[in-house]
Amino acid sequence: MNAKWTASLILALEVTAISQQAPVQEATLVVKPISGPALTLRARDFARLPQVKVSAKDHEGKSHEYAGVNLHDVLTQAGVPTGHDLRGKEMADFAVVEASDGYRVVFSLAELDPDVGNTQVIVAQSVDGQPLGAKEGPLRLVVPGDKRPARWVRMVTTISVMRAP
Ligand SMILES: Nc1nc2c(c(=O)[nH]1)N[C@H]1C(S)=C(S)[C@@H](COP(=O)(O)O)O[C@H]1N2
Ligand SMILES: [Mo]
Repeated sequence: MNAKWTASLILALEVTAISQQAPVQEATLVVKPISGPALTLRARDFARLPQVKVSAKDHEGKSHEYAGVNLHDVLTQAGVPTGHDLRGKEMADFAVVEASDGYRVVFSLAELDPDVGNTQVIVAQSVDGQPLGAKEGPLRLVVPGDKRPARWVRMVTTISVMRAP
């Protein structure tokens, strides 16, 4: 094997290693309302929503700046009732946030509503200015007010809105 060929082989291997480190995966989120068609949100849809930044402590107590959009704004895009429309039967509605590993977490619409529980939940796309890595991204929930980050769902894929039976 000549030196030139070896050099290009090493370069090819390095390029492969780099692309495995930082997979370019577009952030896609499917939101399924109680009735009606599912909504698929992609990067350009997230870009149109109000952008939020929060500082929150991770599992190890280290502070990070997460950037993304409010979960409530995502749900409003999908037509869930909010404000004065969130009353009566809708008070039993909840959102199931599901990840690619099957992990699921529930939030009631009332706890997320700015006029009711006003719990801040962010659908984050980046941490400390960097896109989220494969183990937590491309989308992750951040719930700064929670004592334990058990609802900080990593690798979020789908949100299904349902009504308690
Ligand atoms: N997809 C997914 N998200 C998840 C979990 C999980 O098992 N799968 N575990 C949760 C729990 S119990 C905790 S404490 C935090 C841990 O976050 P970390 O792995 O970034 O430290 O992630 C939460 N998000
Ligand atoms: Mo946990």
